[in-house]
Amino acid sequence: MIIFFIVIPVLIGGFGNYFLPIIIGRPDLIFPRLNLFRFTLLPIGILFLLVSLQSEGGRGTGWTFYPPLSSIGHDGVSVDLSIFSLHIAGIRSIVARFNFMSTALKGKGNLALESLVLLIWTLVVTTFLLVIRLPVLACGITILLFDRILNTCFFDSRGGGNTLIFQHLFWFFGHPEVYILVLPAFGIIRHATMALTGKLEVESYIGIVYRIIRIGLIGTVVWAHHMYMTAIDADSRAYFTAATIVIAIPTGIKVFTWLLTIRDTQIKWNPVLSWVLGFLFMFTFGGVTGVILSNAVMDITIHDTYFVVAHFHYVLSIGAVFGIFTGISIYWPIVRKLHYQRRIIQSFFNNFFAGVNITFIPIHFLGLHGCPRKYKQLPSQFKKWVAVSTFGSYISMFAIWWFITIFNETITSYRLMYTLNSVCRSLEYLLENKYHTFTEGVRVFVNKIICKPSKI
Ligand SMILES: [Cu+2]
Repeated sequence: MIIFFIVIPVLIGGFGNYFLPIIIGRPDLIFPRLNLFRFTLLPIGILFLLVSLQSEGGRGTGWTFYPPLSSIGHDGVSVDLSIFSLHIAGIRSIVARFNFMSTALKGKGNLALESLVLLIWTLVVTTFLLVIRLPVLACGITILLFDRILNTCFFDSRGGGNTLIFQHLFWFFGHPEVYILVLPAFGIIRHATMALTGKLEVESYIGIVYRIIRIGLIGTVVWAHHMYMTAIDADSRAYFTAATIVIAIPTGIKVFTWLLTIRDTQIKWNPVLSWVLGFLFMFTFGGVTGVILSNAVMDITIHDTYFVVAHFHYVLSIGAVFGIFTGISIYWPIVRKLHYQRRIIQSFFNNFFAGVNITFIPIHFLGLHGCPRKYKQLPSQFKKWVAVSTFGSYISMFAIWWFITIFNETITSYRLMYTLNSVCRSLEYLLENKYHTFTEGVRVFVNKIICKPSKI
């Protein structure tokens, strides 16, 4: 639910959809009706997933669908519905990605690629990743469907198949998915850093573009680090360990440059700064536990424990969600021209930050003591930390409720905004009207004026 129906639709479908045309100076995406088609698929996909969760006690396979659990283990309709829902999510994503890619590449007119804003670059790289990855997932789950319904034996060793192939297909998609989720959040964080500090550039532009491309490319060849427990040989383990650790280098450089950019300026404390620092903390924390997990030797000890759960929640669920909230707190005033109250947003941040950390830090301890994932009932020695973690989850739920209240308050009290408290030169800050602002004629002209200064 989080990956396919919250983070991707909000980060790429929401922010990307809204800001891509504005930033490159087009009236809309190149294929607006295709965009609408993609949007209508979203509720259908969610509906199928929800029905799947409610039918026959839910599918017991997790999001990974490993056979034979998903082929022989659960023969009800629940797994089929989930697969169908993933198919719909896949069609959505591919349609959207072609739309985005052609808008970014065609719509930029005669501009050089180097002058595009970074958010666009992250969108282009994630688009590339999704277009080559999603069909692989679609193939995997379709073959799984054949195994379930048509009695084929692709993933069943009794009929000459190989169970492991599914894991390869799944993680060939699954690992780049991590970058697909988090790269747009990087773009937003960079925008936020620029808006906060008033600098025209955060760091060397070409450097960060190549860093994003590098993260994307290396991310495509590390998938088997999810499969150290299976029968892959020692050489492959060594390779996948090394390749996975290498990704930490470009990512680490990005984090340090952001921190330096913030340190070298005088900024008053404000909610956006909290969100940016919160994102950096969460993402770095998750990244460090990721380096621990990327070692084949370490991973065998803590595989399938709560440590892994804590790791990917720090990077993805919380890291990417912090990116989303950073985006909301910098873009909400410029999208709706309405003020939010800084103190209340700050209190939401405090609640949410405390909540997610109280939830997920104890989960690390549980994992290190060998507490396994996906178990309904745990031994009583884990009770203490489980209780703390549950308490934290209540705090985060309260924080989300608080956020919805703030949002309502902003809309209903209607405090109009006359000036933007920002020196950011990016195009979306300079426009008055955000809906179909450009016509074909002025597009290149506007782009040239705006994009030049940011290169100096
Ligand atoms: Cu991975």
